[in-house]
Amino acid sequence: REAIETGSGTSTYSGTVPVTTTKTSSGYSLTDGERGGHKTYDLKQGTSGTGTLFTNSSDVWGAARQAAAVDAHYGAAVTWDFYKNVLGRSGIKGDGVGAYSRVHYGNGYVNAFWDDDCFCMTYGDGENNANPLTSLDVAAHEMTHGVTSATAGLNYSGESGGLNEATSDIFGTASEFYAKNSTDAGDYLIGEKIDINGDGTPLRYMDKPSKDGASKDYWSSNLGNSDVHYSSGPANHFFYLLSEGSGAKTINGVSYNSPTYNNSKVTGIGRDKATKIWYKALTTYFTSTTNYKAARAGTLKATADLYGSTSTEYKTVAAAWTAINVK
Ligand code: ASN
Ligand code: ZN
Ligand code: CA
Repeated sequence: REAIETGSGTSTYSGTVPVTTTKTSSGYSLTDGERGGHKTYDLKQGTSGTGTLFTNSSDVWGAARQAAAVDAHYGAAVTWDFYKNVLGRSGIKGDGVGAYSRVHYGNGYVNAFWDDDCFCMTYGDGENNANPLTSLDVAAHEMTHGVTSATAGLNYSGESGGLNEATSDIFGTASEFYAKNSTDAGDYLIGEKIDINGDGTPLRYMDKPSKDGASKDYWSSNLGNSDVHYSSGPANHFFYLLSEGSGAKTINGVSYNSPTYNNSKVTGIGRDKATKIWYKALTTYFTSTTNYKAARAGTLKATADLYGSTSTEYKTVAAAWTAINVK
């Protein structure tokens, strides 16, 4: 087996970060031997195949097209560590096996995605190839699609699709906080680093999802007709309320103000407990057809398992669902 090394990378969005690499006969490659052999490849603007494994003569990374690769490799490592150290899960399938990342997909491609078939995540370079979609929360969002697929298998349409998307935003956000990266501090915003709107605003807001102009804050009977990236809104809002509570709050310099459906006041139980509850529900009680009503029931069961059915945590989970109009 080849030697596992710790290199240093200059990323696009997360400053200078450690990258776990592997020594080769002529240098190093972006192969993470500490995390299931996760590799990072260069698609060189192509849209198919695996691409070319990133290699370098030294273990200092970040020149030119390596920067996006550093983000992707670091993002996958942080997400791996989040699942392992916070949730006790070893890899996407829980079997210790790594996936792989492909960067520089297509030309001016403004998206990133997980694909079950390749068991890999892929990143475009954004408009004019100027802003790769490789920020930490996006990487963790995409990798979490693999976890959801390997566990609850939430169907990617209707209300279950919204819950699938929310699961990626929830653990994407939890991973970003977990990283404690000083350049990309944790927040309840999605895609705040990649300037996808061209005006510096994030893609999504968990404290008040409707701030993006399309996402829903609350459940309603027609929620399942919305695009899954908008029907995720109420569940993202639930997670924010459960973690931080309703009303105004500033965290890591970002100000939030989270409303409730019934103008009730919710007092948060903290992100760590909310994260454990969502994960236990996802892996124990959610199925491919779980809708919002069933998600309420599943998270309550998970909370009873973890903290008891007379606990403050249990009461707060119930209150947070009621606050997004799921009763
Ligand atoms: N970036 C998007 C996502 O992960 C890709 C998609 O629409 N599935 O949700
Ligand atoms: Zn997604
Ligand atoms: Ca974020």
